[in-house]
Order: sequence, then C-alpha cells, then structure tokens
Amino acid sequence: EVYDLLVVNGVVVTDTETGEFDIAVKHEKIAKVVPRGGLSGVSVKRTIDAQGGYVMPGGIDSHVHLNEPFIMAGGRCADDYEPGTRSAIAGGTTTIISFAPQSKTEPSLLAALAETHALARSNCYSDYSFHALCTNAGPVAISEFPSLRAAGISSLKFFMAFEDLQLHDDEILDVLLQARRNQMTILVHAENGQVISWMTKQLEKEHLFDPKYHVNSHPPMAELEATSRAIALSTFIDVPILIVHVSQPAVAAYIHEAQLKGLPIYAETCPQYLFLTREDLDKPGFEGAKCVCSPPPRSTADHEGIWRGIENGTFTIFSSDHCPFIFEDIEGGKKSSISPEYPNGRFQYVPNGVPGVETRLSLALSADRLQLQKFVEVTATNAAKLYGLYPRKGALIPGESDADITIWYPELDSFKLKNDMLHHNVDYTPYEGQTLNQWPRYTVLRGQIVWDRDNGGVLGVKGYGQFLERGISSLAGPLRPEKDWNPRDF
Ligand code: DUC
Ligand code: ZN
Ligand code: ZN
Ligand code: ZN
Repeated sequence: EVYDLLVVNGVVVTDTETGEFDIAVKHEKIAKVVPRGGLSGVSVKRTIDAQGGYVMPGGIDSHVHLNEPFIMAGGRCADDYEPGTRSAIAGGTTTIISFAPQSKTEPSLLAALAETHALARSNCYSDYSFHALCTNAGPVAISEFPSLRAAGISSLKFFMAFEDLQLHDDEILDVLLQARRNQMTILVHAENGQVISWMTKQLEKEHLFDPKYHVNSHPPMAELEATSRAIALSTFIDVPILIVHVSQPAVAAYIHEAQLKGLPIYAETCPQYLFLTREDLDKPGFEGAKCVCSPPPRSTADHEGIWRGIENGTFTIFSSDHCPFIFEDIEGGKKSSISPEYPNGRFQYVPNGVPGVETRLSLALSADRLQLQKFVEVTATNAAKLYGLYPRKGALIPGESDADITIWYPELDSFKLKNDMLHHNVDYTPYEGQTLNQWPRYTVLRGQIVWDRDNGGVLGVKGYGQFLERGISSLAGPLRPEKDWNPRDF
C-alpha cells in the first residue's frame, strides 16, 4: 500500500485529545492515526516531519462575506472568492462558509444561491459552502426551505438590523417555523435596527459625523435587546439558533442563562471583540473607519469577559466575520463616505466590516490564552458539528475525515503583523503592528499541501476547493422534535 502523505513526529491536537501520533493520508482522506513511529517503513509519496509542531484539523471559518453585491448600502465587498479563499488557506483555514445573499427585491433564495455558486465555482482555494441569507421572507423564500436542504444548504442567516436587510418579528417567526420543519440551523444578527437608526439621527442632529460615533450609534442595549428577543422568539417556536458576532459579556451572560435552562441557543464571537476596542475608531481624521464594523468593538474589560465566555463554553464557535472593504476606494470602500462637506466622512455611510479570515487563527493562538483542545473546538470542530459537516470536517478520524490539517510551530520568533504579509485584496488590516508568535507552517487540504510558509507560500491552486453539501446539525436540536409546532398549544 502506498500512502499519499505522512505527517510524522508532531503532537496531534483535536478537540478531545492531545498526543504523539503519526498520520497517514490516502485518497484525500485521513487513512490512519497511530502512535509515533507506527508508520515507519511504509511507502509514501511525501512526508512532512512535524517535529516540534502541533498538528490540528484545518480551521473552519463559518462566517465570511465574499463577493456580496449588496452588503450594506454603497459598500463593495473587496474580496471575491479567489483572494478570499487564498487568504483563508494562508492563515490555516481549509473550509469557509460564506453567504448566498438575497436582496430585498429578490423573492427567491434559490436564485441567490445559484448566483453565488456561479461566483464561487472554480475560483476557490479552500473548500466552501454557503449559508442562505434571507432579507425577503416572502412566500417564495418560505416555500424554498426543502429545496435548499436538497441542495446541501442546511443553515440560514437573517438580520434584525439595517433597513435594507432586516426582518420584522412576524417574518422572523415565519422563518423560524420553516427552519424547525426543515431542520435548518438559523444564524441571527441580533441588534435592534430601529434603536440604531434613532441613535444615528440623534448624533447627526448634534453634527457628530466622525467614524468614532458609529460606536455610539450601536449602544450595548441594542444588542442585548435583540438577543433577548431572538431567544424569546426561537424558544416560542422551539428551534435552535446561533447568535452571531456577540460583542459584549452582558450578552454572553444572557445567552449562558438560556443555555443553562437547556435551550438550544448557540453563540459566536470574533477576533474584533478580543483584539480591537472602541478607541481604535477614535483616531485622527478618517483612520478610525478601518475598524468600523457591527456590532462595534467594545472595551478592554469586555475582551476579558469574551475570553471567559469562550473558556466556559458559552461560545460555540470563533469565526472571523471577514467583511472586506478597501480603505482608499472612494466608490465602494471606506472612503465612499467622504465628501467635500464631510472630510472625515459620515459614520452612517461607512461600509461596516473588517477583514480577518487570514488572521483569525494566528491572533487567537498567539494570545496564548486558550487550551489547545479548546482552540480546535471553537475554531474548527464545533463549526463542523453545528453546520452539518462533522466528521468529514473538523476532525482527524481515519476513514471519515478529509485530510485537512494545519501544522504550527510554537517556537516561531515573535513578529509584527503587516498587511503586506496577507493574501486578501484589502489595503489594510485592523491588526497592523499586532505582535504574533504563531503562523501556520503548513496547511493541507484533502491531502494536498496548499500553504507552505517557508517554501513557496501559497501552493494550492484556484479551483481545487470544492463545494460541500451539508446535512443537519449534529448539535442539540429542538427540545420537542417529535411534536409539530401547533398554535393550539398556546
Ligand atoms: N457586520 C459587519 O460589520 N459587516 C457585515 C455584516 C455585519 O453584520
Ligand atoms: Zn423596517
Ligand atoms: Zn451580522
Ligand atoms: Zn457577517
């Protein structure tokens, strides 16, 4: 028997185990995981000596915006699928889940899916899937859930904020009920859109336009209120939800309470809520616009609470919410909000989002805060479980898992992050100058070395990345799955 690849002499870390194991790969799959030395003498085409390194399942970033035409009024997504997924593999991420965005004027989720497939097909360096993104929950969209499932799409996101995107509570109930009946996982952007619009008017009345006032326009209360409403509505329908990009410990604590009652409520947080603060938006001139995202970065004290939420299991996943806009682009980038009358822009027109698909894993690992198994759990395994990819992804199980592997060498000298090290199509990183002591040495996707930091960088080819059809979540579902939801019961 001839194997395609061996990874030997490393310390293998999964969500449940750490140990000295050697790995054999054949036909794109993990073929064997055996105690160190157990593969000596086998025939193989290529061997990676991971001596001194950690060998982990490839990262899964399940919250990435690529090539979205109508994200946030006026904004133009800087990364299409090619640079976006190239950036992913260079940062140790082998699978991304991005969005198939429906516009308010498009009744069909399937039409949005078809358009997104066309944008991604033969352009990806990493494996990929899509969440449906529902902004128009009319009868057409609601009737399409079974077809989405048949097309391998088992998750759907909606917004509670932004006039052009948000659903109202009755539409949310329609979506939740259909999700329950079709075993879809629902992602919720939980901020109260009317509070944000009202605060924006109050600030503008006072002639407060600078980027930093974006933070004032997204008060903590707007996130807490929408989160509690999302939990109330989903509990009423008895369907699991994931609250995306939680920014504050108070929201995490509220979610934790719900989880302690046994409700199937999941939560996500992102690097911007651990490594950026509201002061990053308060820089001279327009510079602060680089860190405008929603919800906004909070305080250093909040970072501590978010770390604790990862450690105590409140957060199921740690994703990037990579949402790239070019700073200097005066048409669709951050500077599109600048005019002669408003030389520092107008915060309400700054496209919301920060790039981060490539830096997510290195930032978290360099912070040296999480147990390594916890790191694997929240950056890979749980996303696979939550979104119906486990154990094909997020694990190293012989015969089951794809050979997606990221290898790290912790003794790497520390260095300062610079945007020109990155592979995205954005002219800045909000983490410029951050001290890191970790960067993936190798990224392996289905048995192929697609990133080799020291020998050639990106070795993968565009189009190697495959679309992943997904099944149902393997995390807890409805509390009463055997019973249809029935209005007579209330
Ligand atoms: N927040 C952002 O910052 N960008 C995209 C969408 C979102 O919710
Ligand atoms: Zn409205
Ligand atoms: Zn969002
Ligand atoms: Zn997002």
